[in-house]
Order: sequence, then C-alpha cells, then structure tokens
Amino acid sequence: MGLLIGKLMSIFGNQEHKVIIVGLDNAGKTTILYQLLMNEVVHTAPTIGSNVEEIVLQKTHFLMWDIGGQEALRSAWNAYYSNTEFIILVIDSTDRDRLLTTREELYRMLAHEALRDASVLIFANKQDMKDSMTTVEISQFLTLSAIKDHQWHIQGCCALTGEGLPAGLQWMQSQTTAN
Ligand SMILES: Nc1nc2c(ncn2[C@@H]2O[C@H](COP(=O)(O)OP(=O)(O)OP(=O)(O)O)[C@@H](O)[C@H]2O)c(=O)[nH]1
Ligand SMILES: [Mg+2]
Repeated sequence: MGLLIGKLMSIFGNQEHKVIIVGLDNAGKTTILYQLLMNEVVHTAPTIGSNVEEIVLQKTHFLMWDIGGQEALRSAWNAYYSNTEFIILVIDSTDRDRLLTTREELYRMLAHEALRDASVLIFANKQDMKDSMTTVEISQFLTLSAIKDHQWHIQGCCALTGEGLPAGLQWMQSQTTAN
C-alpha cells in the first residue's frame, strides 16, 4: 500500500526526494546549493551543522541537505543518512592532497546500511581553476567503475558560474523516473 501511494505520488510529482550534499570542507557544497536555488554566488562561511533547501526541477522535488565537511563534523554525517535517495559528493578538483581522504569517505558511505539504495552524483567542482583535475583523473583515482552496487555519475562543474550543475541535476531526475 505504501509503495502504491509512493508510485502514485511520484506520477503526480508530489514526491520529495531526499538528497545529502557531502564532501570535504571547502569543496563548494554550500556554493552549489545556493547556485542551484538562486542562480547566484552567495558569500559562504564554513558550514557548522547543515543548510536545507528544496530544489524543484520540472515536477521533481529534491530536498537537499548541505552538511558541513570539516573533519570534526564528518562523523556526524550519518545522522542525515536515513531515507536518503541521492548522495551528492562534492570534490574540490584542485585538492589533490585530500583526494585519498575523499575516497575513504566515499567508500565508508557506500558501505553504510542506510545508504544501500542511494545513488551517487559526484560533482568535480572548481573546473574553472587551471590546475584542476579532470573528471577522468578523479574517476580513476576513486575507481568509480568498480562501484557496482550503487548508481553513480560524475559531472565536472563550476559553482561560481553554475556550469555543469543543471546536467548533474538532470541525471538525478533521470534516476527518479528510472525507478
Ligand atoms: N574557483 C572556484 N571557487 C569555488 C567554486 N565553488 C566554490 N568555491 C569557493 O570555495 C570556497 C568554499 O566554498 P563553500 O561552498 O563554502 O564550501 P563547503 O563545501 O560548503 O565547505 P564546508 O561548509 O566547510 O564543508 C568559497 O570561497 C567558494 O567561493 C568553484 O567552482 N570555483
Ligand atoms: Mg558549507
């Protein structure tokens, strides 16, 4: 019964899809959230706790939780996991030194029971910086092609201009209708 109602609601476009935006501090998570919401670059400070906003694409409603990424805050990410349909993992593509840490955080999340059915969108952010890693380099480092138990997609972007963000959102929407 619950499933049927869920299906009907998704047909009529009322269903809200829960999204968590995670990644290391300074990756650009908050900048991405407000660029998606308002097409503007907001002045950000490091997030303590979270921001939540509803983003609507056509008839698809995403409830997006942007969570602080500082090291001391990462152990609290799991408080946001229940009912999550999408993980947006934001990477600062210039941050070579911490890509290994991002990799560890990614695989820790994928192994978490509460995220078993979640799909993953990886935003390779800060593509405007000339020393940024490409999506291919990042994919290889994160061995994304080895991930078989979750749907995933990597998208290069620049949160300052918004470039790449609609394409990522479009992929998420395609995943909601695929189910
Ligand atoms: N050059 C460039 N800078 C960016 C981009 N996206 C974000 N930034 C900058 O990166 C810095 C950190 O951005 P935030 O959005 O606050 O980062 P965050 O991931 O929310 O960080 P925490 O809240 O600490 O986890 C800010 O100075 C942004 O202006 C981008 O695409 N290109
Ligand atoms: Mg933030």
